[in-house]
Amino acid sequence: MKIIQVDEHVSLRRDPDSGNEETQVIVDEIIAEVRKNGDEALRAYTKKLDGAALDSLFVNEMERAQAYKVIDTRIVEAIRQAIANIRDFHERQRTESWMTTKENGTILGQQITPLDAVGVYVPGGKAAYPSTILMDVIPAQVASVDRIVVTSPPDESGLLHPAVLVAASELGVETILKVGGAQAIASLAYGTESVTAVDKIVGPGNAFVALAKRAVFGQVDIDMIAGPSEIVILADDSARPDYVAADLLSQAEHEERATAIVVTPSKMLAEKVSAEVERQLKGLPRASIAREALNNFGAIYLTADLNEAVDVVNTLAPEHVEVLCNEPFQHLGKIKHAGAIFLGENSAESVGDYFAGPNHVLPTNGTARFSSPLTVDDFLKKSSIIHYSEEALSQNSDMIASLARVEDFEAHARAVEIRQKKDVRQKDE
Ligand code: HSO
Ligand code: ZN
Repeated sequence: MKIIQVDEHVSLRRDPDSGNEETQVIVDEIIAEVRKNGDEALRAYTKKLDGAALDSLFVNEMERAQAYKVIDTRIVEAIRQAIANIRDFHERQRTESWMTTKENGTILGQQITPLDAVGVYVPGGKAAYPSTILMDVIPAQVASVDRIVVTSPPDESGLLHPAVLVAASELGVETILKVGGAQAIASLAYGTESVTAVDKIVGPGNAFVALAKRAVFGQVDIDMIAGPSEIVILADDSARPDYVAADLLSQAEHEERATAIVVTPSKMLAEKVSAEVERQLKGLPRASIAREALNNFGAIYLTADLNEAVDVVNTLAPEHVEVLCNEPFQHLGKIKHAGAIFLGENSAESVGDYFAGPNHVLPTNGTARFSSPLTVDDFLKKSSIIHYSEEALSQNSDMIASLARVEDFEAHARAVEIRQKKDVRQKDE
């Protein structure tokens, strides 16, 4: 891996729009076609793009039962434990509606309501991640979303990945649609004869899915447009080079565009990590993907000291930070921008990717500067509550009317004043 003396130009930001023009044209066409021809368009695209001729667009009980036959019971056990951990963590994010009252009879508050219906996109093929269904569905369930639809592209025989089916079944998801790509996003946003439209679409996907989500935003809400996965490891010379290398590779194996970076003041550690990465790469099934990622977006940044290393982490604002330093908690308060912070040598990113409980849907591409992991809040919305008593209104009507008249809204002013003249008006009648 490249060992680079750090400078102020470090950045993880990449232009998410570059090279997407042609894909956008295709995506727009698919969305228009699904809006026009509904189920017929879904079937035609699934035949053309996934090679599957579907009878029903939805997974049936037999397919679910079949999936359990091919998935090892130990994997089912692990899925159950992961569900319990993730549910437990997200339960703590619950927030309550509230109201406040004043002596003059004013009542103000905030009412929290779950979204009625959510669609969860699950990539198919090589990128079929049952862990992602857990991370997307559980916060929606904790928020009490009434209707959750999972959708994923089928293989050529019209079946979904069995691990995806088991994960969805363990979560109690009733509706699983066998459609992928932009056509799935269009059907969830606008509805078809057999797909009822949802209010929000979450979940990762390829460029077609990402552009389709962006195109339907406004018609429905979306979670985010996720970029390639990133890890930044903050390490001092107490860190074990073999752990650092293993964690870099766990990120690099995701895809050729993944980012894996070490930031350290220790030249000795940098050199050992670089050699260790080469050694571990040799035994990896996805070595060629990981190697390409490390060549393109991997680096070991050398800093003057640990404080400068923390500054670099904040400038990068990565999706994941691992703190592999002596006394890792001492650095926690200084890390301002990161999707998830893993502290100490036993907290490999994989622990969080699959199991610990916090969500693995995290801000990428430097967006941790202003956004957060997926939470229960993403499936809730708030309504304001306002009640004024007669006393409260008469105390404040002059001020309200004067504010209205500053904006030249005479009717607004009168809507308040008419209530002050109530007795007069009743007498006139
Ligand atoms: N590292 C990914 C999550 C994931 N890893 C899913 C394995 N499966 C983004 O946080
Ligand atoms: Zn991962």
